[in-house]
Amino acid sequence: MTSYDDWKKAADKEVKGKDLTWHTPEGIAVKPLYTSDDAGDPGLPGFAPFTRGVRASMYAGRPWTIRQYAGFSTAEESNAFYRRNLAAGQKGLSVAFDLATHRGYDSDHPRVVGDVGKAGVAIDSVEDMKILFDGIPLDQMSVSMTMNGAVIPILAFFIVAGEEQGVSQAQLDGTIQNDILKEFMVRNTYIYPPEPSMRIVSDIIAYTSAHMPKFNSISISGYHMHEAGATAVQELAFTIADGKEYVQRAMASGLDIDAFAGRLSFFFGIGMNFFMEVSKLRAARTLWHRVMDGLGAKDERSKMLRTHCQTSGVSLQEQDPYNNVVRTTIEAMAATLGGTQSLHTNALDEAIALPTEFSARIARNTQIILTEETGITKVVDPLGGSFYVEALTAELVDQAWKIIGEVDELGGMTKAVASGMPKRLIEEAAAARQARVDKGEDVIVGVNKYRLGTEEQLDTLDIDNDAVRQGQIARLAKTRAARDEAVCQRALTALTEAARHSPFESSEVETPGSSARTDGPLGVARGERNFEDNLLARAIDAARARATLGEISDAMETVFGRYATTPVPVKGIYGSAHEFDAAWALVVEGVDAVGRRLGHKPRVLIAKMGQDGHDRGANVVASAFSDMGFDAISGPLFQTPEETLALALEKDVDAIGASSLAAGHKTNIPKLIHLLREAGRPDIKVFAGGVIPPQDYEFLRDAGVVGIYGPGSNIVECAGDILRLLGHNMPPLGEAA
Ligand code: MLC
Ligand code: 5AD
Repeated sequence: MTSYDDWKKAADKEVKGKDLTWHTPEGIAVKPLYTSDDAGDPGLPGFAPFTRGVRASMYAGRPWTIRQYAGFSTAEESNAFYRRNLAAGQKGLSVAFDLATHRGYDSDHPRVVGDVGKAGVAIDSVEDMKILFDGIPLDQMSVSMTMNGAVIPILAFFIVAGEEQGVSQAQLDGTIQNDILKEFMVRNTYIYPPEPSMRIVSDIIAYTSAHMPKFNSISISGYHMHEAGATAVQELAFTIADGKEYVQRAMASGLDIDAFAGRLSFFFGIGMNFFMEVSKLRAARTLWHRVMDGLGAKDERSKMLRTHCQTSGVSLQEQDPYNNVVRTTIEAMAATLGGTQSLHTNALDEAIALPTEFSARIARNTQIILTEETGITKVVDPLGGSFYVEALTAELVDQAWKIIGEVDELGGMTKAVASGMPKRLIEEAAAARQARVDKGEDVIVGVNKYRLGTEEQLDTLDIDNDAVRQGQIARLAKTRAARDEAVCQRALTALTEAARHSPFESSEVETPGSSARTDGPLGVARGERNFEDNLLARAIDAARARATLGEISDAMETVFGRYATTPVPVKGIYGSAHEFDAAWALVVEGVDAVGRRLGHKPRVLIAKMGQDGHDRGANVVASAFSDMGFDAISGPLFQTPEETLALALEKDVDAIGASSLAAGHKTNIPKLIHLLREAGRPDIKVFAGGVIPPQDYEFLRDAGVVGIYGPGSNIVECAGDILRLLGHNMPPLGEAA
């Protein structure tokens, strides 16, 4: 019989002794061949530790839920879009809110002029929520809502919208994201500081576990870490550690673990490393089972990791965009072969705009084709027993477990997040990835290899943000005029009072199991009396009384305060990857020359305006610029153009790079240029980067933007352009936009 050694000899001969080991970004050494010696026995699907799936019959019994994340402009338009999608084969709903809503501002707030209705749907009160689900029976449709910052008013609006449809809380089926820890790490749509934010999470778990047995109280999300550049190991470790922290917090507030843990759900991103992503989901289930066992869960359902997945947005490109359909298909296959419960497939125009009717159809059909044409639903965990997949699963479990241990040593995820450890590791991974792409080591077809000479332009969705805002302002005025003001104000005052009474203060004196919160049949508080200070309970009253999202958020902000932070870019990672690179050397020399002429290092402000908290791009650019020798200043998140101007003047910068990923670019960037001119500083060059449709380039250039860098831009080339704009005689390094 042929042995492994025979194979090794034959392979070595074919490749003349070259080492075929692949060192992945996770630090995993992937061998060119796996055999039965590498693979352990993963057990059976539907049984602990659920490596092969949480259900015995998996998709053979019921396929995953096709759940497309969507929302834009008004509740009316989003509702019509949902209804069309459901008629065309989508199975569950998933609501994307605009950034004003995420950050707890009503549409008439002056800070959100460029954000209303842009990246999702604008929701200001129960009235909007009722329109959003008009004709969609909430006792039959499961609804996911991606909300973390303004999670209290949004969930309250949903509950009251259901109530006014005649649907009880017990009948509501769905998921609220409610995962604040990852907001502080990567997604940035927090409102309050970490401690009160964690209390909000616990209050929601307490409320839903008592009153909404079919509702998933949280969607513990690795997706956004993935998108921020995390490796599979980091995504796994920090997500599972987040989950562990939420469980411990809920237990500390007096809840019995088995009363709520069965309704915790998860959410992962799925990228292009096919087998890694399949194994990641299998590893996640294995890890969660281990963690929950350790925390004392008895019910098997408490230890099951049920998850939603979304294909990766950052893997999709502006260049040659039809390639994105292929990428998404591969990622969707990885998610389903990994055993996801629910899936969103991204649209091919991801890198430039929100999906159109056309691109949303192709994205949805990708899943329908997988379910209905391929036969992959017929067999449970068809990759189970693959030597490679089993070995990779085990390796991911081991590596993630190590990081989870390090988080434990720091005192859990809240403390780890406060220490900046996870964010730093993820940003280092992101900078390393960007350097590999810019150097062509990681190939992206149509971007850094096989690039087209001329690109065909896609038709993209354009939202008239001003019209949406005016409509919302009018409806807000109507809602406020029609309500009983005294009742509304009383409800808001009661909410503020509840915010003042921290349940954690009382849980320190009450031992879990003896407090008033644990008198229900499942060890969970039952009945309104025990929910006196529950923030969600109080917000439901306020929502019934037609308090708005901004008012409900403010009622808590009075006590909790609003959290603010300035990004600190990592140093050295991007630069060290370019050590022996000729273009890099030219740029570094150029920065030095410009610096000598200016009498200071060239100063560039990387600015984030509006409520868009997507900061991976801005952080990577700031890191790279700083490594090149620029004085790269990262501005705080969520700035108004006026605040960005003030910082630019204070720091006396030479250029401003405005990063925009949530469609606010047509409002905020021209405003900034206008303000610079008014302030007598038209010499400060403004360039723009991020998700900007080519259709808007001319508009921005006319407004005075000197360079536009979409996804797939090379940062070294971008720096070359800026040096030229600052008067340096720099040879062209490539063709940026
Ligand atoms: C499933 N069921 C079966 C079965 N498979 N029954 C018998 N045999 C089988 N083989 C049952 C389940 O037990 C369940 O019932 C019911 O069918 C529904 O199945 P599910 O598997 O639980 O799916 P679903 O309802 O879709 O729930 C999936 C979930 C949930 C648990 C992951 O949390 C969810 O839908 N999450 C979506 C999150 C989301 O869309 N997020 C978008 C983020 S976008 P029962 O009674 O047991 O429940 C984002 C981007 C950004 O964040 O940054 O803005
Ligand atoms: N509609 C559809 N998809 C959206 N995404 C974000 N907002 C929307 C929306 N309003 C998707 C994109 C993005 C990811 C975070 O979610 O794919 O990359």
